[in-house]
Amino acid sequence: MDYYMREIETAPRHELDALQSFRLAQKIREVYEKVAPYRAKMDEAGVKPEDIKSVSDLNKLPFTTKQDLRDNYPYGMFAVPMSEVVRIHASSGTTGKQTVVGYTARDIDIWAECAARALVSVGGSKHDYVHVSYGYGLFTGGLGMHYGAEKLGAVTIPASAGNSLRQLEMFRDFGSSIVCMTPSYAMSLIELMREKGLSEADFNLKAGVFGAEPWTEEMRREIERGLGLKAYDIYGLSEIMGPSVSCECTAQKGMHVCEDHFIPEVIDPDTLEPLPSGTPGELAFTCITKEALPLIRYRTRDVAALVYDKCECGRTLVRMLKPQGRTDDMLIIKGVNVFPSQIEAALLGFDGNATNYLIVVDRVNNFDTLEVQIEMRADMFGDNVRQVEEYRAGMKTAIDSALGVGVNVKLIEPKTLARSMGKAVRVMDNRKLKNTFEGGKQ
Ligand code: DLL
Repeated sequence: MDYYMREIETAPRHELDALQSFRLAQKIREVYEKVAPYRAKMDEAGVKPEDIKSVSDLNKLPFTTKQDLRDNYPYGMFAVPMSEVVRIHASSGTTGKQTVVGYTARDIDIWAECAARALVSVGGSKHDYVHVSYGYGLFTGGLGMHYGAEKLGAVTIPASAGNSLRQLEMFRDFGSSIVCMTPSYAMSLIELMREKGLSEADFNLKAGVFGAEPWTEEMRREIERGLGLKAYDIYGLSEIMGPSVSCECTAQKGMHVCEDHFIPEVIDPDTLEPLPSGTPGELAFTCITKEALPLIRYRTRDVAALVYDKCECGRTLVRMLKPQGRTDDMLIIKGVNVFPSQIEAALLGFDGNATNYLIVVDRVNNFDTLEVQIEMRADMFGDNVRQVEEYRAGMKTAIDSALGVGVNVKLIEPKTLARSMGKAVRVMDNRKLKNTFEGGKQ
């Protein structure tokens, strides 16, 4: 069994606890001094930096949310001057105030180390050809895994997403052995392989790290069969770092969290009380080594359970089970984070009277589909067919460009959508991703 950092990855719990406690106390002193919004939050909660001596004091601290980042947009939560920041990324798919995150050179180095750890945990080494098909850009997927692969000393192939036939040619010609991409992109490559008469035997793939969106065990099996590799789950979020906050090992039974950098907690989203090990709840992370943007008790809105049992791979780092859903209304469509409010804003920006609509999300042949059904109004019927089609196409362009992901716009007859008695039901998510993970079991 190979590890990238054996001492940390297999450390006894009391040693990890001591390391986390030391780093936490130090980080809290630092954020209190350097980040005005944290000082204000802690003062309000009546907590002083010296009250935080160990991990067991964590629950004295206030939580941080995406709203805090929005309120302090773009750099107000940073703990270092901008001259120390060497990179920024931003959350995908949001309009207006997107979430901007920053990294110092040391943050980038630690991120690369976590990504290298992830690659080794799925059986990678410097002898691999790591093909990165996550998008490069403000999204953290591409550059995050890229730096990890280079740190490992592997041959790094910065393919980015898109140009799918070329991706397959590169798999074959460049000898790609480990791929990094969203599971839905893997499914679309498999479909293309079938169309082009290619099979997994044409490639030399052995493993893949798939993440950035929820996916099921059924998809895991399809991807493993279709690409002829072992498919592993990898998790992360830009606010905390990007990909590799946690990653599966070859046991494929949950993702080991890089606990020397992030302390995970599972809380009840209503009472905000910590939940016992093994119980699914909302994940929160505290960054204990991050310099530029050290978020404290950041509420991810992802629902998952943490398990501290011994893993057959020998790692002692806690495992998080596959996320089972979210506590907010964020949808992840083909890997892009989409809030229903963005769709509504685009819709109303195009036609202020288009107030009756329904967002329908589905997964057809393992591909996410997003359809916006808009009720036509009586006055549209007088118009000719061409005008109606122009309206539909204009609406589609408005929504597509707001989201960065293609939607199908369907105009439906007046008064066909159910009228609600209370809060309007605007989203129908038919993907049934949640059911697959019921009880947090894998
Ligand atoms: O998706 C970072 C990433 C890139 C992770 C590549 C893994 C691979 P964001 O765009 O900020 O960052 O989106 C973060 O995506 O809060 C989850 O809801 C969701 N997510 C990420 N990984 C998984 C996963 C990147 N393995 C949000 N399973 C998170 C389910 C995931 N959901």
